[in-house]
Amino acid sequence: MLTIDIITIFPGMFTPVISASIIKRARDKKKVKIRVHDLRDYTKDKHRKVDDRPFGGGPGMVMMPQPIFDAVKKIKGRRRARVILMCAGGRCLDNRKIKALAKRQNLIIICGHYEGVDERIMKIVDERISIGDYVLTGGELPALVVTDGVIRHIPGVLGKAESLEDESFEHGLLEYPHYTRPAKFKGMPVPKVLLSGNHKDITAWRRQQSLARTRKVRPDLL
Ligand code: 21W
Repeated sequence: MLTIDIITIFPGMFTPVISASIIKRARDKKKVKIRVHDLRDYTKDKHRKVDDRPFGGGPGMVMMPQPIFDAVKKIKGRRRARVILMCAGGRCLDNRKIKALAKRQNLIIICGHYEGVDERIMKIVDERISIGDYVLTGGELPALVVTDGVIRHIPGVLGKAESLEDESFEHGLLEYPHYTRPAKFKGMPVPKVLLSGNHKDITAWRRQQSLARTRKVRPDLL
């Protein structure tokens, strides 16, 4: 079973997300074990301090190395684990990276916060990952994005209906448009071909729609 250990100063942010939907089902089916650790449990002072002012000056606070070192050491034990730092300055996440992570046995994800993390923790970090070029308040939501993305690639997690085969990033195109009942809604009909029952025509139409959409919205994918 894949184990994901998450180190954070906001453990409460994870509970609702990992207790819902496909993540919950994967946990119930024993496909993944997710443990959330409060970084403050690894502090050594009575105020449970995890951050301090930056050497060299500047705005904001920096996460201290000691609680993170101790947390990773304790959580890792004698296992082998991939240690990931969620960090705005990391390599950008994509489907390929998610699939590679899903093949591992143990992931330890550190959620950065404040202005950043003391650079010396890179000694125990294997890779830094960002989820895109926009600024968030911390690494918690990005850690959930990685967790969600990885879990759906574990064999047996998705049902046939949710299968990965047909998915947009698998063939490098955006998805074709979807329709369900009713066949006419507020005067808007469903494209005739989808009601034709001709699966060859339907496949061709979907492919053409995928291509047209990709050319318009994400030409970089072509
Ligand atoms: C964002 C911390 C920006 C520090 C000079 C002075 C983790 C994230 C994060 C955060 C900065 C991810 C600056 C996409 C994200 C994360 C918090 C740098 C600017 N420069 N993926 N101040 N986006 N964000 N501060 O924000 O920790 S993964």
